[in-house]
Amino acid sequence: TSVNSFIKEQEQTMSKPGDKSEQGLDLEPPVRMEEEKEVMEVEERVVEVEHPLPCLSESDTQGIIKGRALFGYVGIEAVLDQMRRKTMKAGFEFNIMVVGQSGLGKSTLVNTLFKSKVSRKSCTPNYEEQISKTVHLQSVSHIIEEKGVKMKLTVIDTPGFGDQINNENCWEPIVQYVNEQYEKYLKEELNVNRKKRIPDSRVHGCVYFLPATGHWLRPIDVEFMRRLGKIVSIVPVIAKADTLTLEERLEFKQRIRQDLQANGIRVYPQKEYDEDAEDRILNDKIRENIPFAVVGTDKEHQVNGNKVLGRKTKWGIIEVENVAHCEFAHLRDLLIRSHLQDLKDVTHNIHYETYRVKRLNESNANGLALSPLTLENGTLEKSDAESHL
Ligand SMILES: Nc1nc2c(ncn2[C@@H]2O[C@H](COP(=O)(O)OP(=O)(O)OP(=O)(O)O)[C@@H](O)[C@H]2O)c(=O)[nH]1
Ligand SMILES: [Mg+2]
Repeated sequence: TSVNSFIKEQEQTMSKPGDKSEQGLDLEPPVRMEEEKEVMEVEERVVEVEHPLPCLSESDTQGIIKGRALFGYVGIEAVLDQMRRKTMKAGFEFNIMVVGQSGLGKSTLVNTLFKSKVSRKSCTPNYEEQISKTVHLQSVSHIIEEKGVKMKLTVIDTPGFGDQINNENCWEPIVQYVNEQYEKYLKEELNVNRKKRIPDSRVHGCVYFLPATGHWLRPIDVEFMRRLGKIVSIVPVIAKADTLTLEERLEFKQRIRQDLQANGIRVYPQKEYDEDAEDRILNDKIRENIPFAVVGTDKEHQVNGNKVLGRKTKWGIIEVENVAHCEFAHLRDLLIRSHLQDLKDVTHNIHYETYRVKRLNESNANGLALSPLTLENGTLEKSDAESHL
């Protein structure tokens, strides 16, 4: 690279006897513009860092500055390579959950996600060819490898709610599952002989399915999202968006955004977690476009000689990955391409941290051991929470 060649050039220049640089004078102007820029940057940084040293006199610091400037390249940026290599070796885990009323296409979307560009090559054919009603919480995992980077993507499919006459507390199994994963992680962390890498089953993002009613948010969705939003990052989507006209879709999206705000529901990405102006600009665009109107399928069709994921209707094929047809690609890109690390960070730094503090405070109040996890309805978690402590 240009940096390496620059170092070589530097070494050659320095070894020449009687050279200007050996005498501590300024370096010869580098041949290429690119390298010139690098030298300038390094020199600038060194001056900035070295000047405030209180214990050294002006003449001392000048010596250091010249010394550093002589060698020029410090090599700090190599840490990025080290980090990349480590991450590539270890791989990483990413867990998404789909939640919403029964029949909205959650299981179909899980399949769409795995069959789409995320992992089309490695798609498992034996995962429920015919999608049937989901009755148990189940997770599907894929190891996706791209350019040497390994990711274990797990999607947790949940049974839809809304079938019972009384849907009170229908969020409980979901809330319980999310909390159980935090509890597992916490126990591992508190373990005396804890693992070098704690397996991470925490839910990094929860895709919440809203029915394409074209009206407002339903009380059940408000209640569900309000509770879930406190413990996990929610990404709301409009399900079966092919049932809405373009105007209906636009209006419905606007209404939902208003409703979310009016009800104080916190959805991802949240304004208060934007780290800088650049983040804010990027996330504002997403916030203006939320909830994504998605269409799911697990079937492929031929369009202009290409195989595409789509839904065949009497009047044509809805291409799921075509942004002109629906916003599935936006959802996939948000989850996998642009915000994966941020979702993991928010989960660890905000949601898990809140849980951890709450649990440790509880255990401090009760004595040394971590008390058994109390579920929302006041019952206790079945597993023995103290066994690891
Ligand atoms: N029109 C349309 N139909 C869809 C879409 N996605 C799924 N479906 C259909 O909706 C029906 C239900 O889909 P599922 O994926 O089983 O729905 P679910 O949300 O998993 O349902 P539960 O498991 O009961 O919670 C199936 O017949 C799907 O083919 C979509 O985007 N548009
Ligand atoms: Mg299902």
